[in-house]
Amino acid sequence: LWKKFGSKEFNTVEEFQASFISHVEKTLARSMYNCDNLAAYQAASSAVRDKLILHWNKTQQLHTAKDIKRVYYFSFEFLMGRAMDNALINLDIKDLTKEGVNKLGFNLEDLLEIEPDAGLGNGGLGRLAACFVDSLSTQNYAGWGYGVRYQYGIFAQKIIDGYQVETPDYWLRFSNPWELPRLEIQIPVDYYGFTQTVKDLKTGKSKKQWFGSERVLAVAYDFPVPGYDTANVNNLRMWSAQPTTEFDFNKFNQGDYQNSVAEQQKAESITAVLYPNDNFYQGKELRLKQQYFWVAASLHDIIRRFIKTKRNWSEFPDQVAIQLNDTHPTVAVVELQRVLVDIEGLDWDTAWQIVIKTFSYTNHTVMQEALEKWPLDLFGNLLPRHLEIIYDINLKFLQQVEKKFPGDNDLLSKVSIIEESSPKNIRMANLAIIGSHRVNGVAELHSELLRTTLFKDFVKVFGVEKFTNVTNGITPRRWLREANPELSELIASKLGGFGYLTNLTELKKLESFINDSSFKKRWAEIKVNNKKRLSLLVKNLTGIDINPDSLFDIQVKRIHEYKRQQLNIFGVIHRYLQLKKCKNNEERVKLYTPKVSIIGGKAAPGYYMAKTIIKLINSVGDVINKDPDIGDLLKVVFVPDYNVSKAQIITSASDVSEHISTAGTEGSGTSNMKFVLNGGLIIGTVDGANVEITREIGEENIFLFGNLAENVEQLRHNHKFNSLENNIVPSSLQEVFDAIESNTFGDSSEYKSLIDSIKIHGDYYLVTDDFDSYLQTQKLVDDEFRNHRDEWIVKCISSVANMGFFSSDRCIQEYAENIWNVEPVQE
Ligand code: DL6
Repeated sequence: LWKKFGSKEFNTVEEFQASFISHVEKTLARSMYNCDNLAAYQAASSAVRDKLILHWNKTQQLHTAKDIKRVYYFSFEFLMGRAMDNALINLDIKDLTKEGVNKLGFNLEDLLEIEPDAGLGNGGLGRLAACFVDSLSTQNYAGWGYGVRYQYGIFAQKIIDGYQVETPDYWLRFSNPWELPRLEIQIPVDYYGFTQTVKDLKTGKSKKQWFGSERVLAVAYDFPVPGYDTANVNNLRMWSAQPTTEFDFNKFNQGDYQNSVAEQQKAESITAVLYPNDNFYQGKELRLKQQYFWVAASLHDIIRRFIKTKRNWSEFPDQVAIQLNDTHPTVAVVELQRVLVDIEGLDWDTAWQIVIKTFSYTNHTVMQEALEKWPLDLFGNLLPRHLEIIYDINLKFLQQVEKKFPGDNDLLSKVSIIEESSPKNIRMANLAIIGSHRVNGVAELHSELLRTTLFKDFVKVFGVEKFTNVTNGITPRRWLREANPELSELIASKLGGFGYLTNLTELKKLESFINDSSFKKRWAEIKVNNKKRLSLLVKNLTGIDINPDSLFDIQVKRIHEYKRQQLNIFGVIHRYLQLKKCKNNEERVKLYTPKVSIIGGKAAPGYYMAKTIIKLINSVGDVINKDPDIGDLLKVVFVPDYNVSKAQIITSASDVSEHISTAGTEGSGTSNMKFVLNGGLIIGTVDGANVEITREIGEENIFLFGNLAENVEQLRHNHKFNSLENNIVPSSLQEVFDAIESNTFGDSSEYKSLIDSIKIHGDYYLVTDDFDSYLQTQKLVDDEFRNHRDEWIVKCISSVANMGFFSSDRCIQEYAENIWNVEPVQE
């Protein structure tokens, strides 16, 4: 492919510099004498982007000429992070660019720091989508992402007096050199209005038609996605809402100019903000507007491309595979059926077969509060024709079920798309399952839970073959090469190059260096270097000094009760209380390993309990970090505004990281994979992908604790029937509560609801059940880190050697083979 597409980017440093200077002078209208870091970042990015565009174009031409099936990944979120460093790595021009900007008086690292994160996602789901588009490109698949170009990404988190304060993230403040506005691609999207039966002029038959009463335009913005070590550059197309040019002439003629354009201005609000909830559904009309806007435009685009091939509609699924990333894009199922039946005139059953063959659906969570259900009235008002179609899909589906399971009304009501509640709801997961040919979970345990609990009625109806598993993965380009340059280079020096970045199972060969003392020494040095890098970041962000020789214990992810940051901070408090009980410093030093507890993550703005946890972490840190008895024996840091670029520094710096969700609640988790791949051990529950990480790296290399998923229901049941007098709080945890309640960490009333949720309201996340086992495991971690450092390093190396399975390249291959039926593009 390289040969066909022409030479690699920038043959010489001078070639890069010429392009850089040209962009400074012509694109930015500056002179080289007046070029600050921002301008230099923009010029360097534009120079690299120019090259990408050429390959992007050639890739599209190649895919069209080859007439191959394309994959479209529909995701409401793409948590891309920064683009420039990734592009330099994937194009293998980082050294050249570094030299080029250096000779012009700039430092590449400074320029990279200028780029704002593209934070168009909340957490794991959005970051997974970003890893997937990287893998699609790297492995030469013809795969596009389709998303929403939010003007405001996930909010920036400030910590003020220990509280989370949200500020808007206007990431497009300076123009974005990594996007290509396609202002000529404007797709009309309608809302509201009514439906009518009309006569089809061609066939003479009557048919339903929708007359929308509000129209906006979807304008395309393209983000080239370069693969690593290939010329293949795929596209991430994101839609931005614009008003139509029409405006209200009546109002205008009446002299009301302001209001004549007001409605049109409202259009832009559709893609203004990302909803900042993770694993939590909020039934707001604007969100449904966003969802329909994005899928209607994307389908229109895909259908336009298909029509150009002049094929028969029955071939649509041979040309197009659409993956629904969670239920957010599920209205696409209905939209495709509408286009095929109402506009293209196909009969219902033919159209429906095409729909099912085209779509497949990934579920990311079993948490009830995350499942999307749209109130029927809201939905029908915004999308009246779609509601009619949903009724028809449901009717035909329930008739089939009734035929297969006569008289089983309970089953009918469970699998129905309509929830007969008050008010009635549309269950989007049911619609996604019915409208797809495959449904997958994101880790083995999660997929098993889907089959046996959440979707068990559908297994009865469709058979188990429809329900499969694709365990998540991460891209080693960003999460090893970019995040951990020193370690990736050490590995390359032993494995004979960077080939392992596209064939991660090659890491296995590291096992032969486990007894090589100079290798182990270098490995340990790199970890310390990465810890120093994080210490600097922590100092800059919080003013707190941490000692890189301490054990770094890290938990970074969205703040959520099910992820149990409360368990972590209660553990920290417990440790503090034990340290305080020691007679003197000598005893403290003898008994405890110096440790830094680092926690970071955002709470949804409306999630009170998560915000309370953040406040508690900060208040505990304030007390412990200032306590002269404690010194370096224990430090507590809350990293503000955790995002992808900070994650790239944090994940390489852990000795141990925490993945401690209540068993059965975490779909997969992906930060667990990032930490292990970067040579950190993990302390985890038997949940999500921790299970498969254990299988791959071996039980001896992971600190597992806590109750198993199969016991959770019973434990929760027990809690319900335990009352206050039947005290369920272990004494270790009670001691922690006593300390909080006696205002050791400030006004205890702030934490009352948190403690009550455990003591009085049933302890849904089983903190009491897992606390002692958590403490014991922490002890084990301390001991191993302090007294068996050599074995510790061996564990780390051996774990990295066995992480090959968790490359997102493997995930994409599994989707391609088992779900999409596509192959990489060959020359
Ligand atoms: O599959 C990606 C990621 C998993 O790793 C996490 O375990 C899971 O919590 C997350 N799920 C969601 C669901 N949100 N919604 N809607 O983000 O997906």
